[in-house]
Amino acid sequence: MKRRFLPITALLVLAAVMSTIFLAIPMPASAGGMVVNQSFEDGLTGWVVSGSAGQVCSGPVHAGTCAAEITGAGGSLTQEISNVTALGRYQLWGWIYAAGNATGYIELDFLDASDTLLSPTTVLSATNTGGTYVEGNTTVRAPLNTTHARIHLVETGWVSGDDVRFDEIGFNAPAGGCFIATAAYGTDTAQQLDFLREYRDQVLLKDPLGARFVYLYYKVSPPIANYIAEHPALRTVVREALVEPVVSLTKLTQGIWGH
Ligand SMILES: [Ca+2]
Repeated sequence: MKRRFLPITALLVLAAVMSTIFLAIPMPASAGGMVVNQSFEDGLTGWVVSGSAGQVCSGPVHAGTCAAEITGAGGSLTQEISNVTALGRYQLWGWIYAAGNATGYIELDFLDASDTLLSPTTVLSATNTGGTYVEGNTTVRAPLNTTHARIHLVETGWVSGDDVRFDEIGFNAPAGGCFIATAAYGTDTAQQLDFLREYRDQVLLKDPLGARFVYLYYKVSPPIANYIAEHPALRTVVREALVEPVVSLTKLTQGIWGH
């Protein structure tokens, strides 16, 4: 009787404790993360066009059959990303093709509810990419009060004959973040965190309710994680009183939920 109930009890406790301290990646997303029509295969859906910019479906593309192209000075493509979490870490990436002297830029701005710019623009750029697309990739933390972000594809130095293209533009929270647990260990490479990640990926994200919880947790946790990271004494308490027990439970019950 006792043996039979142990795993179930352990699972229930695990679920309850996880519900209070576990922080994980956002919902699994498409290749562009939170960007709509990131590969420009769907016309210009999701992008606001200014000047001589648009979809192009001939010549070099990075993925699929189309890309974005700016064919004159001053053209741009802009997309707004809603529901960005203040203090969350986000990844920006994209592929740029530049022929001639023009430089292509993927720019990212974080903004507050009144659309005020909150920090210097994050910029990925490329000039004269040698007949191919080059990838830009960076990680940046959303400032306090961020509510949304804006991605801007632009160029400078364009003269007739130059060609600036963009493809596979992405924006997302970086994968693999158990932010509170990471803050408690002071690194995201601690072996203990592997069990939490595995539990998140194999159990929570495969269940609709679990996935919702992970998403919610991701939304609320970065400020808590930041606070913990900045207070060494608190880090020890959180690690030993909260994270370690969860890691132990996750290990103990791995036979039940693991492969
Ligand atoms: Ca494409």
